[in-house]
Amino acid sequence: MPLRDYIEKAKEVLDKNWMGEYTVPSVHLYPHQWNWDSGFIAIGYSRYNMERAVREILHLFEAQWKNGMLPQIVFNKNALGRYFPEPDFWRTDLSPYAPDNILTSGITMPPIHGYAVLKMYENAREKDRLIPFLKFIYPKLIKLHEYLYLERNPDDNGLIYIRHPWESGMDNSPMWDPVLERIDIDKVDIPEFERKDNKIIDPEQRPKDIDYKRYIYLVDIFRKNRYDEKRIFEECPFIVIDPLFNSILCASNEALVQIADIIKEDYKKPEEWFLMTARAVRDNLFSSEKKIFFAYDYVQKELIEVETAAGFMPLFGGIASTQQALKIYEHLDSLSFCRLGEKNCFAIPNYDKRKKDFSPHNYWRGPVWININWMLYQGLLRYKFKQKAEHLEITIMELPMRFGFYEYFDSFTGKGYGTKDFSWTAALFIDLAY
Ligand code: 9WN
Repeated sequence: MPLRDYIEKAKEVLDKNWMGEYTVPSVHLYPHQWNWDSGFIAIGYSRYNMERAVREILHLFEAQWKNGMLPQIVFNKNALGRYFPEPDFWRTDLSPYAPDNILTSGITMPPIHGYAVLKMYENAREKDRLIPFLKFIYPKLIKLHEYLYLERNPDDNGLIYIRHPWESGMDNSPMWDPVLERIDIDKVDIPEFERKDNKIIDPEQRPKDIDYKRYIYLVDIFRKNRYDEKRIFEECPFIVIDPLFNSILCASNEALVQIADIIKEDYKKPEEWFLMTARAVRDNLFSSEKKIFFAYDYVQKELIEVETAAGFMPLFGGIASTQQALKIYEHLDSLSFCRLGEKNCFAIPNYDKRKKDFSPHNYWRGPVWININWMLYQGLLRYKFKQKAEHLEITIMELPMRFGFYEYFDSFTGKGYGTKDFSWTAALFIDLAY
């Protein structure tokens, strides 16, 4: 089948998931609008339908909290009852900052939006027509980053924390195991709940019940504290500095500097934020011995020495020094993460495939994800690892072409897992195919 037919198929996936104002990640499994998904989706749209790209971002930012937080989920009032947890569980109405008349969850996600908006501008054929949008959205992007630097930056050094695994976007990554295992589910009160995800998708491919108990325990802490960041910070056992989140933030800070330049705004703030976070990640999260960046457990005050694809993301954020980049490249292009020329593996799996608890089919515990590989592809290009970047680009396109627009893929066989017709797989495929 020629490439243009696959592009048409990808567009059909997005058409099916387009709700008129925004795009759901997948109609059955995720029937609402998701934060970082919309960033990737807008990048795909900007290749062929700028109006949709703009509407996608505008709809998400309509739900921005009064304190600047951009919520993980904006709920579709007509689709309630199909996902868990939904507004009746989150109770974000208890927060003085939640938006009026819009239902959202009470956590955020990796802030890819500054980066996505700049990509939209770069892809625009008539750049002038996008200027009013840039002018409208820029202060909102600044407000989002301001929230992170004011409320999630406890040491004032630019290392931003997340307070729930869902905020990382890599929910059951093995990185979070050591932190979550400290929540003793037999000793704490966990509210009653019923999962929906594992009735739709094979439970073997989803987080375990024990993971969900801990996720829900954390949400309960948030709502009991009425989403007050200071009080949550005191009580929450999951306070973690994630290299993925901080790298994406850096990429967006850098993009904000460029957007400011285009619309003739002052770019001092995002420039300072970029330098501060980049330096802090370089100085605090890098392991020269293990050749990777690690997450940091703020409660235990120690690095979480678990090797996942998130540890290579400082390439995407422009954070890694040349020396650090050379070191992590050795690790990234090794038998642990699928070496160039290695047979029987595809792209970069989300976890070191030589570890005993590596799973080729379970969610964030091993499979290949298109958005992560797409960002690593950008990072490899940036640091001039050209051969690997080109190989990755071909593989990211090959996976959905051979196996379908799935949510994630088996790192050994390429088989698709999770939900089919997944929006960011289609959108980022379109981006590469254009
Ligand atoms: C919780 C929507 C989201 C992605 C996340 C992915 C998954 C949700 C879930 O789906 O998480 O946010 O219910 O499992 O982990 O990265 O944004 O596609």
